[in-house]
Amino acid sequence: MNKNYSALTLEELPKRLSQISAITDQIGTNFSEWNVTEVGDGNLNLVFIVIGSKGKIVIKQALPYVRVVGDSWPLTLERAYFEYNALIRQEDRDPGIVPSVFHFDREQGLIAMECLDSHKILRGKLIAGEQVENLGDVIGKHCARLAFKGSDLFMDTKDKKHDVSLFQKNLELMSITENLVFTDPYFDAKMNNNTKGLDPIIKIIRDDVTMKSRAQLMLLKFTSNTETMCHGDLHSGSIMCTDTDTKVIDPEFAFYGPMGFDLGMNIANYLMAFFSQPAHRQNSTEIDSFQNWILKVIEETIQAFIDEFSNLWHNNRQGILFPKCLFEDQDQSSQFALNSVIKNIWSDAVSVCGIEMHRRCLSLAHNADFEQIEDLSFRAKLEARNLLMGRELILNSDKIKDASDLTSLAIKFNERNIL
Ligand code: SR1
Ligand code: MG
Repeated sequence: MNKNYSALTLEELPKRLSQISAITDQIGTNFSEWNVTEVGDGNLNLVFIVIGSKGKIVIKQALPYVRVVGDSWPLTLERAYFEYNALIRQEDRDPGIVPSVFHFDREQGLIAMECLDSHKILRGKLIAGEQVENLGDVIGKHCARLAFKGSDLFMDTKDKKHDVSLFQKNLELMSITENLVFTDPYFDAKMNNNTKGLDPIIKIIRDDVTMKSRAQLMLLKFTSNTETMCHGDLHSGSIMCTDTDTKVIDPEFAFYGPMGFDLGMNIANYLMAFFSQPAHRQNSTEIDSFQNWILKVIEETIQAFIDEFSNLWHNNRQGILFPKCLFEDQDQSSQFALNSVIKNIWSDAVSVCGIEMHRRCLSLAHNADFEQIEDLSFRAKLEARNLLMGRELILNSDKIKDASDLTSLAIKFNERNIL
């Protein structure tokens, strides 16, 4: 760790940041009157909201360890550097989707950014049963823009290779994903925990050698297929919304990997919101109505992804991959190539989706959708549906052909009485 690094405290923050004009330009210079609160509820970092006479700002600072575990698990401050680099690329590739960045300090692992104070974390809204207009459209398009514009379909290949080598150094955070997401759910790993009563389901999953092999084949792609820059952690805690506006935050896990990774992780978190609804709504009418809305969001996300990716393919394909000189310039259609690329992305997304559905119930860092269910036997029943659907997705990632196949499967598992 850098010897000049020091974690901010509520008391010290105003004085320490008062000389940074990029910050005082936003909130004013009267730092003795700044109102500071710490609002970080994620697994890793400090997050402060600072309110001054002119406005508000968010200060996010990396801690030299994993916050949710403590200083027994040291973690590089450099994650803020990768987050900053990801944020500026996301802004370029999908303008307006991320909070504006005002200031970055690599030594302090600190990013000062736009305060989205009228936005709430999407996970909380899904638990509360609050709908978000255009959610599927915004996130589907975002995943497509990120996938396409960070790939050799669009980027100058020298720039792309330079970027790949930069983000390959985000190795400590990639290592967290490699272990916690892809591997720990499938054996008795030290940091795992699970809801009481799930043992028979966990046995089915851990006994399934074919499924575990397929999950590891997806890990092989995670480590080797540097197709595009992924957000790397696009769960519903990394999305902030009002009832009509959607933003994406927290790309510190950014890496160059498979184009379907973000889409798959995003859908998995919607499916977990879907399966957990019976514990959060009052009656079956409310449950059905909100579950149907979630399935609609999933279908809209996938459709928006395909439409936007296809649009970019036809109008902005300028990289070394599938060049126009091989297709359109010879009066030939590139539709077969496009369909094949989308098919691969989709199959990877389905596989990642199943794996994410497993890790959030079996490994470290569960999601609140299930964790907030106090009745443990009810929680186990709902998690069991989620876990067994995840297994089906991993086993059949190349057979589930479209969004409607996926949502039909969700309806089927939601009706099963498993435990
Ligand atoms: C130790 S970090 C655990 C999880 O929190 C982050 O949000 C990522 O999802 C990571 O896997
Ligand atoms: Mg995060």
